[in-house]
Amino acid sequence: MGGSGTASTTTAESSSTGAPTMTDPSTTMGADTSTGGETNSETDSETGPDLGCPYTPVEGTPAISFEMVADGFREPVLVVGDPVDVDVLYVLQKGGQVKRLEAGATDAPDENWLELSVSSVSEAGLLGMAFHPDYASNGLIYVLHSDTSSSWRVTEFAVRGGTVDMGSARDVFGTAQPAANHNGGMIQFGPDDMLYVSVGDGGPQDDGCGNGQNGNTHHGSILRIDVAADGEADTATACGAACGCPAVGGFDYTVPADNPFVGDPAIRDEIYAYGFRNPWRFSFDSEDGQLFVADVGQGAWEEVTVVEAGTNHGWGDMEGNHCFNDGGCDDSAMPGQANSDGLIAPVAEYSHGGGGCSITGLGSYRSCEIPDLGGTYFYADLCTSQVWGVRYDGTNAEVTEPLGNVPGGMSPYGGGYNAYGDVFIAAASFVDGSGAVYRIAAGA
Ligand SMILES: [Ca+2]
Ligand SMILES: [Ca+2]
Repeated sequence: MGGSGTASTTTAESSSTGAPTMTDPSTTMGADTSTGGETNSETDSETGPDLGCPYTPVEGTPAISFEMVADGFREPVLVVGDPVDVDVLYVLQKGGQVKRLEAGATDAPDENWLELSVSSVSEAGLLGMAFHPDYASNGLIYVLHSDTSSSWRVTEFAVRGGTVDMGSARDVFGTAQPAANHNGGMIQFGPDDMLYVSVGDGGPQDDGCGNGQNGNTHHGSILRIDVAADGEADTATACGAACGCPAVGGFDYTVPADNPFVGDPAIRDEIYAYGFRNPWRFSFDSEDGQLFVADVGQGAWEEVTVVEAGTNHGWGDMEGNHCFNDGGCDDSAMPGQANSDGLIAPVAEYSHGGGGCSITGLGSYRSCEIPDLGGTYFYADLCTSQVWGVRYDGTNAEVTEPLGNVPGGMSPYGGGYNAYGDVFIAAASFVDGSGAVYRIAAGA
């Protein structure tokens, strides 16, 4: 680790920027089990199962530990709790497998709960998964996977009797990429029951396709769609006029009428927010709905930003709260606020000066174990394995001191969440890809 972005080379993912841009999962619990229909950011978690607290609550803000949950994984990139069997975790492996980890299990099972044939070149692979808000009744799941090194799909499957029905596959969304890196790769249902999809700038570096600030492409954006078909065919945009990758069609989702750019011909109707480089992981706070995005920077700055409907987060004019490329920008905005160009400043950032190389968003914490950490978004650096948290109240951003390093010499590829509001780390060794899942817990 350590190094300046060259560390990860031995395994899968290094980006051509010199910074391995991999992973991080983080969705929080988001909305889950609400009963459908438009809900607001407050409604969700009350309709879920009655969970109780499986931990002994700790008052105040104790030291944090990284509790080993299970090992024996290969390049895990995301952990998602089962919304019904709430003590069951699903662990995504970059190479295309989903492992179902039963309650109390400490080793990855040999069998796969779901296996997809994916390209895992560079940053491509099996990258995201989410349960439908009505999963308890309709059994639907969504998986984001690279079908080739330069395209990915979000596919819906029905789970019947605990088993994924492969014949039920329906592609809901997908896009082509100029390069195998900067896919984005996170999907999560928001508290409004809409599916949010992060789409990177498509790579390979320097936003060469100009996608970050181009509202006429889905790249470089967080999208918001209703997964329900409305009978009108939909097509994902091409990656940019200069970049040669085509529009991809054959989908049928519904564009929510209240999306922020509906009616604005300059910006695609699916876009919820834009100006991202590689929003590998994002997370909804399960109580207040706050949406944190960890956006991977290029050579200098990594950032966490808070997203609202219609916000522009600056890439490729800015990297974090710093001017990118031509040096012309306004870097004077306070955390979370818009600058004079309307670009939103991050709520947390760190430079590569300390050996960092690529941010991995982990998740929004609402565990009953440490109530005082509620609302904290955890994130980590892929190269140094350092973990931090940040909270934002709309005015002030509060970043924790460094909370320690992912154990075992492993690197944080991704994060994750369950119905309890726990935050997980999906970590792997750069050397051989061996991986483990840790839970952010109160220190001993
Ligand atoms: Ca449609
Ligand atoms: Ca529009």
